[in-house]
Amino acid sequence: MFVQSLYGLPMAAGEDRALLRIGELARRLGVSQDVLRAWERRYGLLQPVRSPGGFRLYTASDEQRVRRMQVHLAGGLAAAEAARAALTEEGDRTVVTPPEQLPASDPVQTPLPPPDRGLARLTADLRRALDALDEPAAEAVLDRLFADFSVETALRDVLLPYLHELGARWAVNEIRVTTEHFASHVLRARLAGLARGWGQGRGPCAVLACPPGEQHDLPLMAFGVALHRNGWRIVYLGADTPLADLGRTVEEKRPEILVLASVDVDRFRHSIPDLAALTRRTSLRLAGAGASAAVADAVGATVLAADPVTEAQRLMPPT
Ligand code: B12
Repeated sequence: MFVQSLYGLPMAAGEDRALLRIGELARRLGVSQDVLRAWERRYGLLQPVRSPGGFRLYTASDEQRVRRMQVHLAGGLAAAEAARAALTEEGDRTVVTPPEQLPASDPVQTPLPPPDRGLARLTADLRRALDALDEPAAEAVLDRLFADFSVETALRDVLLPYLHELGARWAVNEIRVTTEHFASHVLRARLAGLARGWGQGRGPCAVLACPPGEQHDLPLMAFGVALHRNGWRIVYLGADTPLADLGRTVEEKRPEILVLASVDVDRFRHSIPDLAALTRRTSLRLAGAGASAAVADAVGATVLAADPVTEAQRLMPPT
């Protein structure tokens, strides 16, 4: 049974919130309409009602189910498992456990902060939790971030700027190296969860690595996560990769592109003959603060100059 809401959309009897059309639901959740339709079709995650005119309309319960699915995806579950967990939890919700009785370390049951927080607020909360070396609080903020925003937004607008800012704060002695190590570890674990399964699929292959001596691989991981979500298969080699071995890997895997990232231009400059040899085997892209146009020109590579997520989104797979 329906009544008319203030905004012209019907409301289900017994619900105090308007029913949503799929476009509005997609906008709120940061998930495309195609993905929502696929989750509805494949997993029964969405259970729309019909308007009198036959449109599908989605309830607050649908929205909550998708948010729970996003938390599980961000935690590293595959889509089918994440949907099953989100649906099972809904069944479990009839038994209400008081928050103080929930184990603090259980990421599924830890109560999340209220849902209406913007990116700036979440960034500030994340900074506070990581500064205090408070892992459960940091995980709760990250759960909320990935539930409320798309992976791309969370990475591009919160995690990567946070890391960049960390360096500036460290340079003026505002934080200790221990804080940076702690934060790097927590964010690395989250990225590793998002990275699970990034080698799967039928899309073109990208090999990602840092040149010899380079340890800064977190932005490269973020790039890999965003690139996989764009349909690519990722072969991730990470920090400090010997270039001779990399040449052999390129021979075997025959990637569409090879991306090397470094904060230090000298790590590229000292390897010009090896880099030039790599460009004869594949399309080489240099990235990070050390990726200079001069080195790229010298070896026949191109520079990925923007942030990792933007560059990953630009690299659409060939059709
Ligand atoms: C976390 C961190 C570490 C961690 C790295 C953990 C990890 N596995 O990644 C650890 C502890 C290992 C580390 C070690 C060191 N670090 Co450090 N580190 C950082 C920190 C705080 C964050 C790095 C990061 O992830 N940034 C996030 C990225 C997105 O920001 P960005 O680098 O500005 O990148 C921009 C672009 O270049 C681009 N981009 C970057 N990477 C990529 C990749 C791809 C594929 C694409 C498309 C784009 C892209 O996106 C950004 C926006 O446009 C930075 C501070 C900073 N300003 O970045 C220092 C920083 C990079 N480190 C620095 C230093 C000095 C060191 C050490 C020498 C410290 C020491 N004395 O031991 C060692 C060197 C280790 C080594 N041999 O590589 C300096 C580098 C100075 C320089 N230019 O050489 C910085 C800038 C800190 C500072 N303010 O001085 N570090």
